[in-house]
Amino acid sequence: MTDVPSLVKQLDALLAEALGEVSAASDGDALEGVRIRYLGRKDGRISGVLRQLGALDPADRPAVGAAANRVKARLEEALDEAAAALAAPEDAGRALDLTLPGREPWSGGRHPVTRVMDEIYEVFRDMGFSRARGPEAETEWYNFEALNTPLDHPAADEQDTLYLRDSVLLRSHTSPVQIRTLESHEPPIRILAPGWVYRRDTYDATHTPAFLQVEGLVVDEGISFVDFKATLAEFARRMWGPGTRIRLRPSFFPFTEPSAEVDVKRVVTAPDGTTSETDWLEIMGAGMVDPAVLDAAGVDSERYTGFAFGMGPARIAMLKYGVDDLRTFFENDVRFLEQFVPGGLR
Ligand code: 2NL
Repeated sequence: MTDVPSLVKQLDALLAEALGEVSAASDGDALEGVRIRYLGRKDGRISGVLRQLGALDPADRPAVGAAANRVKARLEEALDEAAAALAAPEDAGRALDLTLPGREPWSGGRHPVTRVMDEIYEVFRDMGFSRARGPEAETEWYNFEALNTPLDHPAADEQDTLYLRDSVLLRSHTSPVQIRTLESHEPPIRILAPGWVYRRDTYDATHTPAFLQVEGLVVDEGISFVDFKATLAEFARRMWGPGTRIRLRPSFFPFTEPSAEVDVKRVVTAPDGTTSETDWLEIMGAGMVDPAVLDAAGVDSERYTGFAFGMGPARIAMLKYGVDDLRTFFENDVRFLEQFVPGGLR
């Protein structure tokens, strides 16, 4: 009878010793030395135990053989792992992978209302207009009185103005910029006055207390209603395409006479190539400058005439992009805004 437990213990002790040498090995040669010392065919210590199998009681051979094979397999595994670890540095998994796609930085995009403002500027710049700017805090004179709007006029009240202090207010339109330009420049004048304006409106789908406005003013000798209508028709064609038509509806503003609301009808092309016309859409208010406004700004209304117009780029952006709630433009949710950037934000 062979002492099977003692042989198995001997094999386990050999394995523990061999594993210790594996962890101490600092290079491939040292590992190869361990392999030869324990698993070498001729003089390997584990092989030596296996060679003694033949001398065992046949009934005990399977148990000892199985233990020897388990120990051999475990040592081979440890040797392979150690060899792999020596070949690859510890942080191999985190190493730079040059085949990964790069991280694209976010690219900014212009706000949809800014895009519309820029298109309006561009069209009018090409038509010979320059840009004029002025203060957002204004006096009652520039915001109302010089614009033929006495302070007890319903328009001064209707607009529900935000006053900063007595007679100083946040401008309710950019017209004061035009009055200042008329005061300081001799006609001919062809200007665009863009900027923020303020009204005491309740914040809802079609009103914000602060909004952008673009006003335009043309003053010169002999400016007629024909110049007025032709200029706006040309603006509409450049803005919305050559097939665009405009329509003037009678209206009222204290600073223009006659006054009109301007509507456009656009030609749209469906994906299948067929074209159709849109409904009439209101894009601005306009009119011939009231002579009283020219006189108030020190411009001789016997010599000069002109026309003026005002529009809200956010309203035009709503029409252009099919947005039905103005507030979405001001809440600056990037998931909403990135829809308007060709190619997206990243
Ligand atoms: C609108 C209407 C308008 C004007 C603005 C103007 C300026 C001067 C003289 C005469 Cl200095 N008029 N501006 C004229 C007509 C309409 O705006 O609906 N804006 C959103």
